[in-house]
Order: sequence, then C-alpha cells, then structure tokens
Amino acid sequence: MSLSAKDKANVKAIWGKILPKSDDIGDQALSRMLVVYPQTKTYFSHFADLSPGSAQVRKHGDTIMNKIDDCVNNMDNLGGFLSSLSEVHATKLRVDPANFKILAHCLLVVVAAYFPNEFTPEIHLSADKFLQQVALALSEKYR
Ligand code: HNI
Repeated sequence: MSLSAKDKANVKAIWGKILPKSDDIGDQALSRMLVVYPQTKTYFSHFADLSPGSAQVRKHGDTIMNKIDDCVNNMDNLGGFLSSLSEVHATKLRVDPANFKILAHCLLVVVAAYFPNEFTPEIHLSADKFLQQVALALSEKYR
C-alpha cells in the first residue's frame, strides 16, 4: 500500500488547502473523535475540558496537525520520522493503535466537509493511504 508519485502529489495538493485552516480543521477532527468515539476520551482525562472546541482540545488539535504537516514533508521516510513519536504513544501514553485509524477517519470527514469540491474520490484515496501510512508508522514501536 505504498504511496505512488500521484498519491504524494495529491496529498501535497489537498494539504496546501488544509494548512491555512489547520487550526480549525485539527480542532474539529479531534473534537469529532472525542464525541463520536467517546472511548478515546480516556486518554485525555487530565484535560480540564474535553468538550468540542475547548482551549485544550484546540491546542492539541494544532499539535497533531503540525506533526502531520511534518509528515507531509517526510512522506518518503515516515517510519524513521515517526519512530520516537511512536515510542511515546506506545510506552508513555499507551494509546491503543486502533485509535490512529479512528482519528484519521475523523480528519477525512472534516476535510471532506471543508472542501466538498476539491476532495474528489481520487484525492480521498490518496489522503486515506497517506494517513494509513502515518497510522502504521505510529504503530511500529508497539511490537
Ligand atoms: Ni497523539 C500527544 C501526535 C494520535 C493521544 N500526540 C501527542 C503529541 C504529538 C502527537 C506530536 C505530543 C507528544 C510530545 O509531547 O512528546 N497523535 C499525534 C499524531 C496522531 C496522534 C500525529 C495521529 C495522526 N494521539 C493520537 C490518538 C490519541 C492520542 C489517536 C488517543 C486517542 N497524544 C495523545 C495524548 C497525548 C498525545 C493523550 C498527550 C497529550 C497531552 O498534552 O498531555
């Protein structure tokens, strides 16, 4: 399921549209995950306010989007690039790696809502492949 040259170009194209709105899109993706998949709230029990759009949720959404932005710029070496972050999620945060796919799904839903015309099936396919590669790389240190 590796990314073709076309996938990489598609991801870069849609990411160019996402990036200027990544604060809001990251907030909405994370907020959506916490509402639709409430079991994910257990990892954030130390947050004062887990309601959609709270200051902490927004800030963490931004942290995630910044990292995904770095991933877009390291698409050829996601395993190496995400190795230490995988380690943190596996050993310190102890996040069930199934949740990486859940967050990816929520992000795709928000991107589809923001860009109904630009988010074509072809772009969707490439963006999905990319986020699955990110999820895979983040899962690497659980072995
Ligand atoms: Ni995740 C912290 C990136 C998915 C739970 N997470 C981080 C940090 C980054 C990050 C960056 C900050 C690390 C540090 O300080 O060393 N997380 C990502 C990315 C994805 C992801 C790129 C997927 C694309 N994280 C998830 C998921 C969950 C999750 C799916 C749980 C459902 N992450 C956390 C928690 C923290 C965290 C919890 C600590 C937050 C805090 O501020 O205490």
